[in-house]
Amino acid sequence: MPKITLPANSLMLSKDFVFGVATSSFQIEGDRKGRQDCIWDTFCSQPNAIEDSSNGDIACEHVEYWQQDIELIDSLGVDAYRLSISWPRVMNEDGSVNELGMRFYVNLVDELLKRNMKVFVTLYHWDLPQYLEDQGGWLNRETAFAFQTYAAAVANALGEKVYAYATLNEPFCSAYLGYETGVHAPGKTGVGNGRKAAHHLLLAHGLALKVLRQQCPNSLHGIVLNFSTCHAQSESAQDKQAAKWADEYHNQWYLKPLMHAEYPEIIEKLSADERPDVIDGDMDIISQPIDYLGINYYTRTVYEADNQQWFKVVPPVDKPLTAMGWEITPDAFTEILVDLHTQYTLPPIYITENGAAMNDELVDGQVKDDDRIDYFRTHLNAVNTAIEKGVNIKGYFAWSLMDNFEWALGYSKRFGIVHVDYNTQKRTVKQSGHAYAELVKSRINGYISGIK
Ligand code: IFM
Repeated sequence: MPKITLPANSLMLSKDFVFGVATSSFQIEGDRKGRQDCIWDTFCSQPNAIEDSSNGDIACEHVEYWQQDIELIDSLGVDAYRLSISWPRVMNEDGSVNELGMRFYVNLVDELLKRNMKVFVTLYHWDLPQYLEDQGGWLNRETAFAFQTYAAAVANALGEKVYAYATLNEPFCSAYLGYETGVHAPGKTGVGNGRKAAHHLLLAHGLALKVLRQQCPNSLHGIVLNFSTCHAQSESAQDKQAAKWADEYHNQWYLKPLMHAEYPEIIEKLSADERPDVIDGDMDIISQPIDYLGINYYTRTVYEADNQQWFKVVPPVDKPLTAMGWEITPDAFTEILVDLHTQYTLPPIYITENGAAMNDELVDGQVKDDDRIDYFRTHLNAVNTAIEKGVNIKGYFAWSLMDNFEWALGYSKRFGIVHVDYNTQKRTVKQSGHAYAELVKSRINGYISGIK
C-alpha cells in the first residue's frame, strides 16, 4: 500500500501539529424527524436540484451510529474531530432550545473528550432552518441576529469543552452558490442577492463571535473560508486582470472585510442595488480579531477575460482531475497559502478541509484508493512547503471522515477516507484511511525522535 510521507524534519510531525478528520451535520446525520426542516430539505424536494434525486433524510445515519463513528475516528489515531451543529436540530422556531437535539451534541462532545480528542465545532455548515428562510433567509438582516442567539445557546451547552469554534463554513458557498447562482439551497439567483447574503453572513459571524468570546473565553474562535487559487489562462494583461477580479470576487470578498474591514475594489463595479446594505458599525463587528483562520482548499481555477463578464472560468483540459472534475494542483495550494500570508497579517491557520472525491470501488472488502493517497501525500507536502516558507499552520483536517451527501451531487461523489455502504450503513476504512492513520502514528518515530 502506498504511504503518505512527509520530510523527516517536517514541523507537521511535531506533537503540537493537529491532525484531524472533518464532517458536517446535514451531510452525515440523517434523522430528519429529530429536527426542524432546513433549506436543504426543501431544495432536495425540487425536481432536478440534486443529481441523483437524493436527500439528507437518512444520509450516514450518524445520529443512530454516532458512538460507532467516534470509535472509528479514535481508531484512526487522529488528534481532533471537526463537526458541525445542525441549527434546526437545536433551535425551535420560537427561539427556544430543543433540549433533545442539543443533548445529542453534548453527548458527542463528552465522548470525544473522554478519548482525548480536540473538538472543533462549526456552527453553520449551510443547513439554515427553513422557518428562517421563509422570512428571507440570509437576505434578511434579522437572520444574523437569530444566528447570534443560536451561537449563544450552543456556547451555553458545550462551553469550553469545545477547543475551537468556527462561526461559518465557506460563506462563499452559502452566498454565491445558494443566493447568486442558485445551484445550492435555497436556489435563489442574482448578483445583488449573492452580495447581500454574503454581507449578512459576515455580520452573523461578527455578532456570534462576540457572544462566543464572552461565554467561552478559553476556546479558540474563528471562521472557515474556502479558497481556490485564481490563475490567468495566458500572460495577456486582460486575462491577468480577469484572474485578479475573480480572486477579489470569490476569495477576497470574504477575507478582506474580516482583516481590513472593507470589501475589495471590485465592489465599485457593482450597481447601487447590487451592493450589500452596509450599516454604520457593521464593518467593525465583522472585523473583530479572530484566534485562527480555517482554510479549505481543493483546487485552483483558471480564468480568462470575457466581453460580457468581468471574468470567465476556463474548464481544465488534459489535466489530472478528481471525480468532481477538479484539477489536482498541490502547488497552487502552497501558492495561495503563501500569498494570503504575504497579503495579510493572519492569525494561526488550520487547514480545516482538504481531500478528494475519487471513483472508488469496494472489492473484497477493500477500497484501494491509491489516487486519493497520492492526493493527500502531495497536498500535505504542499502544506509543509508553505510552513517552510513561513506560514503559521497549526493543523490539517482530511475531508472527509466518511463518504456522505455531497450537496447538489447527492451520494454520487465519495470524499471519505472511510467507505459507506448506504444500504447497510457498513463503514470500511479505505486504504487512504489506513495511510492517513499510519502518517499520524508515524509522528512518534518521526520528528519527535529526530530531535531527541
Ligand atoms: O463536501 C463539501 C463540504 O461540505 C464543504 N467543502 C467542500 C466539500 C467538498 O465539495
